[in-house]
Amino acid sequence: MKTVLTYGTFDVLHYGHINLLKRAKALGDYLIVGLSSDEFNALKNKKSFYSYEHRKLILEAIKYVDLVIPEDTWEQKVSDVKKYSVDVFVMGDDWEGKFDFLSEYCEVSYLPRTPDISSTMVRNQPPHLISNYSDEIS
Ligand code: C2G
Repeated sequence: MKTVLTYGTFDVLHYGHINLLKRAKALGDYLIVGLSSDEFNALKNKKSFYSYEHRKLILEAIKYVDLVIPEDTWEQKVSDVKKYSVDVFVMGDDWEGKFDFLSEYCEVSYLPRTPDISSTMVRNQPPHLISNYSDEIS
């Protein structure tokens, strides 16, 4: 079994997140998501709309996701990679290079970020603008 690991806040889920999770799962057989806790979000200067419990509930309903674990610190990645015998670590390429130190333990892959969508955009734009927006970019 080939295990893939990724991390994130995954707040106000959108198709950019789904694209990432779908491609991450395609790199192996079992996808683990390290979901940022509310406390860790504060360290990332992020305030999520949904609580950790609600973000976890949503992620666990996604067919690409096999296990959700809490992400509480920047430092836990090496121990997580060892604990879960991770073969591939995946992040969107907005993190390019930031986690190359993990290549000592597993493959490290940065996938192209889906353009023009973010949780902040979804939270701030009135719905009708979103539909026009997607019309423009499709
Ligand atoms: N992502 C993407 N395309 C988008 C938005 C996000 O591919 N339009 C990817 C990000 O690159 C990341 C994942 O989706 O790999 C989750 O994004 P966030 O929830 O914003 O996570 P982030 O705040 O980047 O936290 O230790 C790592 C951090 O916890 C990552």
